[in-house]
Amino acid sequence: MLQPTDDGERYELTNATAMPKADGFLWNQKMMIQVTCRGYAIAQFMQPEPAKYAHAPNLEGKTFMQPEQSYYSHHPGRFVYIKDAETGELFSAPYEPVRAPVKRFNFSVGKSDIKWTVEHLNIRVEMTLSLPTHDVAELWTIKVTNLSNRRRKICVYPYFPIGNMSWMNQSAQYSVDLEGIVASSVTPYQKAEDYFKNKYFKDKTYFLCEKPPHSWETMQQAFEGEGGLHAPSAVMDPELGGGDARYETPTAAVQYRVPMSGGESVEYRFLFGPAYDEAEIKAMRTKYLNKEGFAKSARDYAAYIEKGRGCLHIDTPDKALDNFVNNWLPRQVYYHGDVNRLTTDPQTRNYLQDNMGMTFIKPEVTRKAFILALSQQETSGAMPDGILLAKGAELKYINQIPHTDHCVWLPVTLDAYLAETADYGLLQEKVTTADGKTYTVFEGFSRAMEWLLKTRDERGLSYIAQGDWCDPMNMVGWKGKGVSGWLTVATAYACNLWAGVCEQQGKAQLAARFRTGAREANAAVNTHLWDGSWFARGITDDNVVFGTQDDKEGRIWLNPQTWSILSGAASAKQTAKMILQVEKQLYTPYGVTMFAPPYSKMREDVGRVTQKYAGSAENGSVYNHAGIFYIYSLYSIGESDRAYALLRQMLPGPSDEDYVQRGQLPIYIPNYYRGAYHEYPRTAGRSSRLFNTGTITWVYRCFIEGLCGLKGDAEGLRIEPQLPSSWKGIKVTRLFRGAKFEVDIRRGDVGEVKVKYEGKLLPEARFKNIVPGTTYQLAVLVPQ
Ligand code: CEZ
Repeated sequence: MLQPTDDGERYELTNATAMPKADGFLWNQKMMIQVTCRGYAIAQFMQPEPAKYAHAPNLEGKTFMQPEQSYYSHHPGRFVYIKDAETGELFSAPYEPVRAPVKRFNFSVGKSDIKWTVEHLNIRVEMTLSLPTHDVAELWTIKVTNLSNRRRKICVYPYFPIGNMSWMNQSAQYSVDLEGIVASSVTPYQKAEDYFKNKYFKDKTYFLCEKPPHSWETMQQAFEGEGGLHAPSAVMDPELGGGDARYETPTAAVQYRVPMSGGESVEYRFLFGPAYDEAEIKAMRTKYLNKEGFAKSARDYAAYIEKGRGCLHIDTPDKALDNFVNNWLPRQVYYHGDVNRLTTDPQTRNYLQDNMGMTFIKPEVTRKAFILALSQQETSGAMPDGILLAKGAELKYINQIPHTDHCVWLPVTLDAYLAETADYGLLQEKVTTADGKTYTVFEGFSRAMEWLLKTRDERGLSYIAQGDWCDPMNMVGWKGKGVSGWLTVATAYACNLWAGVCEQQGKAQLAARFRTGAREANAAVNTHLWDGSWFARGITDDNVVFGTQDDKEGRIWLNPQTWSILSGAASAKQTAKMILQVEKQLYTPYGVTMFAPPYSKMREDVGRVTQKYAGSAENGSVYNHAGIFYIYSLYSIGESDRAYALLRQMLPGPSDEDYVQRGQLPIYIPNYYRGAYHEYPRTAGRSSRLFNTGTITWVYRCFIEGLCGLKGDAEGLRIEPQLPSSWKGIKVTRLFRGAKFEVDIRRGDVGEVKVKYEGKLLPEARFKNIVPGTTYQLAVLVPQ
């Protein structure tokens, strides 16, 4: 049903109904498209805010990318109807809208293109989607082959619905000049000043054909007629009606009537996308819409994606895991760092963590991100809720709600950056903030840490305001008193990390100050939040401790346990107790849940998180971001087996049963899998299919620094692998500071890690004096 190709470059799904929402995605810096195996698509482009060129048939709400998107028969998609003109038989590729039980189906997701092969009625349809590297458009190739050995009359109808573009103004018609359908609209607005903002929007959607079609239809209703999408009236007629759309829902459907001899193939190319005017459409046509244009674009795009290859290649006993880590994991990390989730105001914590991943791919991007983020630091030292990336951008949605954790992510992400690059020079860079003052990066970090220490109550616990890492935990502290246990230990962890940097920079006094701050925060959670076997989640405005044994719902939360391990708040004894409870109360076959049991109704002193559906999103799902923090903390204390078991569960598969339950291909990690394993086992494990997630950069970190144990420091590369106990050895290629390390890790009769280079034992498990451009072969022995 589902398998990778031999070279690991693609994943192929051969069943259209087992995992109906299984999908793949492509992006460039201006756009993103997510397409399902059955042909539904969600595409957006930046101008500079996210916009669409293919819409739902009704008025769409504007929102951020949603988990568990549902698809319906009129959902935007890219389809081809095929009609046998002699018998009138009909099917569609890839599968929707006709849903004929096709004879052969193959959905093949590559890193730089997505392909389908569908066979039915002795006809093969091959569809390929690719993107340009720098423009907004979809490049489609559709090839049709007559598999029979007789001459046949076949009709081919690419059908790309355009949907409801605007309630103010929308239309469509065929342009003989451009050879394609052009739909026009005016983005709706009300304020006069928005007229000027929208004036140069790409309000046209085009569907260009390399070969002129025999007929076309541009009005959705005329295309469907009384037949509906399963058998559109226009398709059942000999020709499409050639109509226009005048303030009617536009569509793009064209017809090719092809007499084909036995075994013959025809190939078509199409360009689909948004444009400002006809001149731009014409230019796009000239640039791309021919065989060479497509081939060149595909090469360029593959090269662009290839830049995200990352710094790690592993060869372990688990081939499915290798495939993911070597091919797909760095791709998803790259996506996050490359486009910041296609928003102009990424949440500060997301921005910093997504850029943390870039440390392993293009560290110069991470460096710039620190500087940009700090340039938006507030006078108080607080970090804003979002980082504005474009001129005129504004804080939207969740970024208008005050969250108090953003400063934490500065030292946490810097830790990865410095380990990878040893670029301490960054700390001396000067940054001018909005209030016109200039600080060094070092000072900016210290100011952020001071703010975290200051923003605590008389008990030493951190105020939560309307949320911390957990966005929708908005009513714990909205009256100004409530505190977050997680944020208190996160503050301690951040202060400790930053103190380490201060020490490295010879600032002993500052270091001592932050170490003291961390100790105090750790002590405060121990005094007020230790509940006997785990740490509570927080204390509400009305002084109610929650996340304790007494709670029927939301009894134990993962984050406070995780970060108390990282911060040092938890002693070894406490850690042992917590780990046991996490296993007992939070484990599921699909990973570890963020808390349990999920809330079944609103808890007014906790907030919106309790209103989400039990087991979905932050309400007790297997929220992978929280899960990976926990895994990271397990690696930090050498809990290699527990860490690995959970890490492996983040990937769908390898059994068919698991794939079907999750409903997702193992080409990315989603933000969550449904939890509520005990309450709702039927839906537990179902993927959100939202590939925007802070999880992914930490997953990469866990493989690099945890499992492979190849983390840098100021002088070199430390070697501390943490293989799961059932593995005898692995081979790793690690790119690091311009050099290449080929590391052979095996179990041996040793008490601690031993590293040999050129036959000689290194004095410690660390490689120093790295010369860029060199390949080093290391033989590593780890204890049995
Ligand atoms: O958003 C994510 C945030 O992007 O949720 C995480 C948070 O740490 C990330 O920064 C955990 O709360 O209800 C909400 O507002 C949700 O919080 C969502 O916006 C959530 C979604 O996964 C969207 O990506």
